[in-house]
Amino acid sequence: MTLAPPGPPPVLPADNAHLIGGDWVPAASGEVIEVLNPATGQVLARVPRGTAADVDAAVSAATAAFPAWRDTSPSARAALLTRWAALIDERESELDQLESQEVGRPHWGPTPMAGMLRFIAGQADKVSGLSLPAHSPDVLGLTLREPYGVVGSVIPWNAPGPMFANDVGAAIAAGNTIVIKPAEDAPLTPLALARLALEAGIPPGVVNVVTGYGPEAGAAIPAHPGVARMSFTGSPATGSAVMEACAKRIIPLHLELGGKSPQVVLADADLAAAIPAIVRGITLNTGQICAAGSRVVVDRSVHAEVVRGLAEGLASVTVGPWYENVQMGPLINATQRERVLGYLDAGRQEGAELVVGGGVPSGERFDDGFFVEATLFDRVEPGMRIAQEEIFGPVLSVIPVDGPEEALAVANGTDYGLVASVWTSDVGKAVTMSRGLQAGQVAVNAALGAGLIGGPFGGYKRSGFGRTMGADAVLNYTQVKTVSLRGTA
Ligand code: TXE
Repeated sequence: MTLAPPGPPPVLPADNAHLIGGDWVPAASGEVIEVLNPATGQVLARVPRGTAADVDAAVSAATAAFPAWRDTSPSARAALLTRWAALIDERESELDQLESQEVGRPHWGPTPMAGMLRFIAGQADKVSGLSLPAHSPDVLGLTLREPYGVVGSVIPWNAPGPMFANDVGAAIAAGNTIVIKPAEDAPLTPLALARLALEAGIPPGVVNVVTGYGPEAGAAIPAHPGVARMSFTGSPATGSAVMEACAKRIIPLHLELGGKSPQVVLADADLAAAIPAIVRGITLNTGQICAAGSRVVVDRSVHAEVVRGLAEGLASVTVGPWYENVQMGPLINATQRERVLGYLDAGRQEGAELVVGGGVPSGERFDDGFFVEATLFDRVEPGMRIAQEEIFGPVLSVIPVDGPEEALAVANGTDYGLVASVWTSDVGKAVTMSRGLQAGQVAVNAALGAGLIGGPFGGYKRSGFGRTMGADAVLNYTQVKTVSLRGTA
């Protein structure tokens, strides 16, 4: 049954307004960006096309709000974050609809956002320092953990809600104030979340959201003299530009730059568990997940069976507009579709064997969206572009190998190192692979992590540095001051 596409839910705040100092205002330039539904091309909303002038106003508001927020008791900050989480729970289905509309994905299951914020809130009043030994008995030494001040953040479009909640939550729980720029393709869920933060009682100016394009609004954040720390999630090229801007000003940053995550399938793997998990891992959010397992490094003894299973699984993935009952929606925009189609050509040209998919699905219902087929390439060589570069689409490359040693070498043979999975029923091999895989997260017999709470998330190698979501999420947003006190007696 085809359903009519509904419009954005009422949780979305005012049209053409971003949040600066508690006020919903248009861009200083008055210009707007239209946000499209990538499945239908329908204009969902207009948001301000912010520039350096808007960033400057937001940094001023964040600077003004900082002293009072820093001095708010940590338990009061925790209570406000908890109230924010409760409002997210209340409006969960609207937020889910909004994110589905702007990202073009089908319903994703319960959102992790409120849980993330509660986890972070639990850390807010546990930030503590050390008492230090001293050379003399009349000296007392201790460390304080203090916020940086105004922090900046630029986030991408693939999971705008969780990215926003996670980064903003940790930053403000530590007592910082924040200026954050969501992606131009998916700024609506962040705006709705910012509205709920205000409604929860988080004071004006603590959370500021500037919408706009990367080179105009995004680049102005790390370059602003009032910003004391940065975090960035997105492509390596943009991450490098943000890092350069931070280097010029000598401010610290956190980078999360995607991956080329291996799914290592050893000879003794439980294939009935591995195959559907690998299919889901590369088709969830149309493969637009930094942790997506995009390379299947498989032992030659089970290679044929794995390829058969993956081919069946990928061929049966239902594709369509997000409001239909489908498993996979479109890609986010025309540029991303061109990029993914370019990789499909590259795979063919480099001599990989196309097993399933390989193009754009045909039919009228796909005409207005940025759809691509779920695609399987077999007999991929480790050096091919489709085995080395992040495609950020539903494209799986199978690389056959002989034994665990070669599997490990191939799995580690890219510049990335965000997430890795190994499928085996042998504990010894699981231990060796867990130790040997160069990735910030390793999952054994699970794809996309195994549903941990508080597992630190971040990359090895060119996937970036810094960790979020762990027990240190809030500590990472503090700097250490050593204090020594000499008694006067
Ligand atoms: O990323 P960009 P794009 C990867 C993925 C994807 C590719 C390109 O492989 O195919 O990147 O996607 C802002 N200064 N990832 O072009 O440009 C931009 O407005 C400051 C992996 O969308 O990195 C947006 O808010 N900011 C990834 C954000 O950066 C700038 C998620 C991301 O955009 C800027 C997304 C600038 N000069 C893409 N230029 C992951 N790690 O999960 C752009 N931006």
